Amino acid sequence: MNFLNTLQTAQKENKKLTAVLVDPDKISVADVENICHRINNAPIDYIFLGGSTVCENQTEIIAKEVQKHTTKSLILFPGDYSHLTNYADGVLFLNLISGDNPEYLIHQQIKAVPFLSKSDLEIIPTGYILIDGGTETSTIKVSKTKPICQQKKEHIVNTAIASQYMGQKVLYLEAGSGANIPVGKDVVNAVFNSVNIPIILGGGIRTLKKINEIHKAGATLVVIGTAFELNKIF
Ligand code: 1GP
Repeated sequence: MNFLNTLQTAQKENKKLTAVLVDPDKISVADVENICHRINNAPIDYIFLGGSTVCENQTEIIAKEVQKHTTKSLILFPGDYSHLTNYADGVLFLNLISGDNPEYLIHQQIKAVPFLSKSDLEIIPTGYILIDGGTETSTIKVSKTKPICQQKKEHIVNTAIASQYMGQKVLYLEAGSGANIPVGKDVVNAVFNSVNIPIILGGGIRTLKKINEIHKAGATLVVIGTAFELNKIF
């Protein structure tokens, strides 16, 4: 089953999923075998690969190596259209709807078409919502957009609903990598009660307890990056 079908089925059946985010810029090829070994032995369903800033070709180099060491699905989480590679199963086709930078609302998506139209990657239309996690993350710097404040719950919910009306198949609530404050369970729950598409959530999640809390609040898939990198989890 492809990524989107798996997420939709999990949402319907109230099954919960987990992904590890691997940033190709923070690791070398020599690290991949060990990282995959940890992932293969942990309750992790997906590997996300990407970062806001990645050197040219580094995503492809790491993706190729990851595919040698695991059978888990690899989903690209690109910070830029130039990070795309065919050495993966799918790509989150991100639309940064919390911000007003046309580069991430439409221009990047158009630039990705020449590659994606010739690719077999599963394309996952994703409404990407940046929510303030108390840290100036690289996503904020690179995208030059402001995250939505967690207190503006109604605005977050309306952004999520608008995303669904626009046809996005998945929502990604993002506090940013290394966030001090993850997206709160009340925010997740408010979004969950307002949309019927699956919710992915990432940024600042560091413990199994927190993963569990966010799953219970309504997220179908929780993403862990920094805590995994630092060997704090799994
Ligand atoms: C994935 O950006 C996150 O959405 C990853 O965040 O590195 O804080 O886990 P962390």
